[in-house]
Amino acid sequence: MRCGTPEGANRGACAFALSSVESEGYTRARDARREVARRIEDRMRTDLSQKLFEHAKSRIPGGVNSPVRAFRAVGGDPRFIARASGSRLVDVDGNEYIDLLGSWGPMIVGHAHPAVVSAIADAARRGTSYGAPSPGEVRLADVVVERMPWVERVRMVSSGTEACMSALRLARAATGRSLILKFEGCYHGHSDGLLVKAGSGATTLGVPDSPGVTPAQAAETLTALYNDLGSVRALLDAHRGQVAAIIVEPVAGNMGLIPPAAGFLRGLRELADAAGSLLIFDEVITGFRVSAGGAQALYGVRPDLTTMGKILGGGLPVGAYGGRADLMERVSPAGPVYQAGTLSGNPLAMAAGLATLTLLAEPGVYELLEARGARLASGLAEAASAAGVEVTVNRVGSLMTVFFQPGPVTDYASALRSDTQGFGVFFRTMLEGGVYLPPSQFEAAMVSTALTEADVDRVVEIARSAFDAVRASR
Ligand code: KE4
Repeated sequence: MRCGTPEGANRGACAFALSSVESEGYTRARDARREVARRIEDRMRTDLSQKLFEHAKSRIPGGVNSPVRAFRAVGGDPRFIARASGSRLVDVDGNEYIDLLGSWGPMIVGHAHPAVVSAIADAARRGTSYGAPSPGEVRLADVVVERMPWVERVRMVSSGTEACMSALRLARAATGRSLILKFEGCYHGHSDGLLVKAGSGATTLGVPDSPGVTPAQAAETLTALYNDLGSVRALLDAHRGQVAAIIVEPVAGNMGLIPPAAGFLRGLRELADAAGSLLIFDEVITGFRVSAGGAQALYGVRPDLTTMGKILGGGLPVGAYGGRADLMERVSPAGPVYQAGTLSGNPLAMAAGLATLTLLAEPGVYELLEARGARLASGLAEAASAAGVEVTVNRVGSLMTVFFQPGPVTDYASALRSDTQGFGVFFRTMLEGGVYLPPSQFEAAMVSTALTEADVDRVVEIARSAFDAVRASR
């Protein structure tokens, strides 16, 4: 959906409609906009967040435990969150926000869902970690194997980074090959070989190739262009017989939201098969989000291995990798490929994940996520158009990004053409208006089942002022 010049809109008809039926609804919307603008002028009190941030910087690098949280790409200082419930975050100064970050994905059923909280509390009363197998790990593994069409075995770890790192080690072991192929702008965690032209915070902060990654490590990572099968074929031809695996975000979320072009994923399957390479779907974001069975179910393309995380832990630290049994049986202690973790399969994390996936099995959940996502995306597009700000809204289900550019946005290079300054103005105005977005143009906003239609409409109202602020800033 492209905005700025309302496609198909007939300006004469719109003018007629508005003048003849200036409805009470229009007056209400105008008053709401004025109230939001006043609130934004009033600006929130952020004294305690400021104090915490200043002190945090004396203890923690940059004052945060993950870089993109520091707001460096959007300006201003981070808000320290005191509590969250449903679709709301509340910061230490008492400011409330409608949450469209969802903790970068895990909080798909909203914050502090009673079923999740009680599952964690029950587990905690039985102890917090055993360092020995427990029933919850098996139950969660059962659910993953049932839901994800091409996951026959799964190993739990504690982060998406660990999952991707381990899946690549397994792919290299299984193929006897050294090279991996990733895509510019895709992010698969911060293990050395994957911090090459990486997305997410690496792109946001301008370090897609991090210092500390040695040339030797980087040399084993080939990078192709997302949605460009020709770039993949060229690299596979140039490195015939050397590529262990292609790893891809089946829906890219870390250069902003970029859906796979028609035929792209199936093309990767065919190219991988022809090259004798494995195909790894990094479903850390998309798993259990874009459908009950993730992107592999949504698009019907078979990966050999799948990495997961975020939703799988229901807000507690969980990652996982899984896939073909013949591959996974190579993982220690079943096979020789070593991988281990003190808190892998942690009972509390398993309980939180199980409770979350149980809620996602309820009838109508994915239809609701689709409806809320569609309402939000169209509302934001209309608000941008009304303000005369050209944006491109990319969406897959409950994942979306408003790119500040005319678009189309189909790969890393086109994503980088976005007006990140404009996004910064938008982000800060939305934050002051009470909406918490991902603090980067190169991330995806996430809708949860806790987000009501009224929440969505409120976000759109605040966005009208935010887009006005963007236009005024230019
Ligand atoms: P973690 O190690 O952060 O659990 O997962 C790494 C990872 C792997 N694969 C994909 C597709 C991912 O999106 C991620 C992590 N996502 C980022 C945000 N897009 C996490 C937020 C952050 O880095 O603070």
